[in-house]
Amino acid sequence: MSAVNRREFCLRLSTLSTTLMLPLDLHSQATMTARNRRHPVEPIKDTMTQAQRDARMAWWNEARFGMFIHWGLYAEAAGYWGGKTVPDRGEWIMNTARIPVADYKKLAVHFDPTKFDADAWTSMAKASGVKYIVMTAKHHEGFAMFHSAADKFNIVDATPFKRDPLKELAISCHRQGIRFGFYYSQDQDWTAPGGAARRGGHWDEAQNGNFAAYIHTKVIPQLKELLTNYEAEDAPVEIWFDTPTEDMTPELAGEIVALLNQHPNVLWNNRLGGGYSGDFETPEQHIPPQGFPGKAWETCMTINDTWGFKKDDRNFKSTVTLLRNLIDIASKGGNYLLNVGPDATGVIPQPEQERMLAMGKWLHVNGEAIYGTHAGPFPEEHGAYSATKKDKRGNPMWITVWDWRATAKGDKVYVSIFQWPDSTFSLPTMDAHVRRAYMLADPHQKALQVSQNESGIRLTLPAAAPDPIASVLVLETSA
Ligand code: JFZ
Repeated sequence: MSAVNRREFCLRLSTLSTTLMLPLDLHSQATMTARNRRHPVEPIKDTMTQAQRDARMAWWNEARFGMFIHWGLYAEAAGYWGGKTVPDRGEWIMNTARIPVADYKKLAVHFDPTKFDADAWTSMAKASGVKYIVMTAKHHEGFAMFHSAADKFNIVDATPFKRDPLKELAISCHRQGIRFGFYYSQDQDWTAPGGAARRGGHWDEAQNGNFAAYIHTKVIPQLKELLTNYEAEDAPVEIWFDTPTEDMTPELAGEIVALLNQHPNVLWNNRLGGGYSGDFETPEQHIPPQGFPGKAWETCMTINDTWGFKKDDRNFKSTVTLLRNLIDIASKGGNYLLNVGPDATGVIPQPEQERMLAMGKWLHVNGEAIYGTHAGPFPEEHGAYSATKKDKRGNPMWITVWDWRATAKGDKVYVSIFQWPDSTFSLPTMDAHVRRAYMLADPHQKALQVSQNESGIRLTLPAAAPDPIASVLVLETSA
C-alpha cells in the first residue's frame, strides 16, 4: 500500500468505528488486524515489569481528579474563521475549515496571552481539589506551547508573547504540590510535513512529506525536550498521546517507547499506537457503566462541548452533573480528567472556573470519600442491563440509576447519597460488619442507628440532607 492509500484506509477505519460507535477496544482490535497484516513483526516490548508499573501508578491511583487544559492557537480563532462560525470542536478548526498551513500559522503572529498567570491557574486548580494537571504541549495543529529547539513553530519563537507557559505551569504546579503532565499529539500534525491528518487526509501541499521523517525530526526531539525540561520540577508525571493512525508502525512507536523507558516514572496512556497498550485506558466523553475492572482508567471530558476554546460554546455542564460524574467514576475505581479551555488572553473562562471551584468546595468537606479510595463493595448501585430495551447496536441497554454510589478505603465504606431518602435508608448486603455509621459532614460524627442482616443494611439518617448534591455516609466496618 502506498502512503496515501494507507492513510485513506486508516481513515476509513476510524470513520467507520466512529460512525458505528465501536468501543475503543474493538476499534484498536480492527486497527491491530490491519497493522499486523502489514507488520508481521512483533511490536517491541515495553520493558517495564508489573511491579515497576504499579510503583509508578501509585500516586495516580490515589489522585482520582485531574484537570485537562487544551490551549493553543485555536484559542485565538475561538471557533471563527473568515468571520464565520466553524462547526465542531474548537481545536479541530484548522482541519474542519481546511485552512491552508501558511494562513493558519499566521495566528501565531497575534497570539499574545498577556493575562496568562500560571499561579492563578494552579491556585484555582488547587482550590478545585485536582491532584494533577495535563496540558497540551502540542495539539494536532502542530504548534508547540513550549520553547522548542527542534521546531521554530513554538510559542517563544513565533509569537509576540515570547514566554513558555508550559514551563511556568510546571514550576507553579511544583510549588503548589500538583502533579504535572502534558498532552502531545505524536501522530497527527497538520502543519509539519509528513504529519498525519485524520478525517479526509491532507488538504495542503505543504503537509506532504514522510511520516517517519516527521517522527525523527520533530516528535522524538520534542519529546526529549519535554522529558528533560522539567526535571527540576519532578515533571512530567504523565504523557497523554492521542489519535494514533496506521502510520504509527510498531517500529516507530518502539523508538518512542525506548525513549520513554529512560524515564521510568512517567506514565503514558493507551493512545500511542503501534500496538502498545500503555498504562491506562482513556474512555472519552463517557463513563463506562461498570468501569474497567482490573485496569487503570481515566475518563476525559469537556466541561462544555469543546476541548479548545470556542467563544460561542456556552453549553456548560452543571456542577451537579460534574460532581456526580466524579463520584460515579471514583465508585468504579477510575480517574476524572476534566477539561478547561483557556481563551487567547490566557484566562480560563469564568463559567468553567466557577464549576471547578464548586467541585472543590464539595471535595473540601467530602474529599475523604474520593481521594485514595477504590471501588465500593456493592456492584448494585450503578444500574443494570435492561431485560427488554436495546441500545443502538442492538445490545441490551444499560439503565443507569442515580440514587447513591460507594467507595472504600481501609475499613471504611463511603456512600455518597444523591437521592435523600424519606425515612429509612437501605443498602444491599455486604460481607463486612458495620460497627458504626455517621455523616462525613457532621463535625461530631454522631452515630446513626444501623441494623444489618442477610438481606441488607438499614439506617436512620438525619431528616435533611447535609448537602444538596451528594451527602456522604461513612460506614466503619470490621471483618
Ligand atoms: C482527541 C482529539 O482529536 C481531540 O481534539 C481532543 O484532544 C481529545 C481529548 O482527543 O479526540 C478523540 C480521540 C479519541 C476518540 C475520540 C476523539 N475515541 O477514541 O473515540
